[in-house]
Amino acid sequence: MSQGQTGDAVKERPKVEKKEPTLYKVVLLNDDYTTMEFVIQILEGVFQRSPAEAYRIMMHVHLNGRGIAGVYPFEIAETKVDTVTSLAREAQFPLRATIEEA
Ligand code: TYC
Repeated sequence: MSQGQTGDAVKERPKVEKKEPTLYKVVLLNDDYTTMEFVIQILEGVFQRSPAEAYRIMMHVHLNGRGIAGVYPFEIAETKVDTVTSLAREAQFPLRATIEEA
């Protein structure tokens, strides 16, 4: 009885896990009080954006009400939101970030 012809043959290789993690968007929300400079600092410092990207994203949020700061696996997205929230609170700005499935 050769392998491959019966249902009880043992697989030669265990299945390799190739599953991608579900990704989540960290969305920055506009407000009237947080300074543009602070939002740029957040985008550079928390989301590793270049100065040019940070300026572009900040202006997008300012003009459109919301914009994507970055896309990450859930736990990382959650940590970014917590970091933004606590830095904003510390600086006494109302800046908010939320998570959405990408
Ligand atoms: N609208 C703010 C201002 O005019 C700037 C701002 C941009 C605030 C993006 C929050 O997520 C934000 N000072």
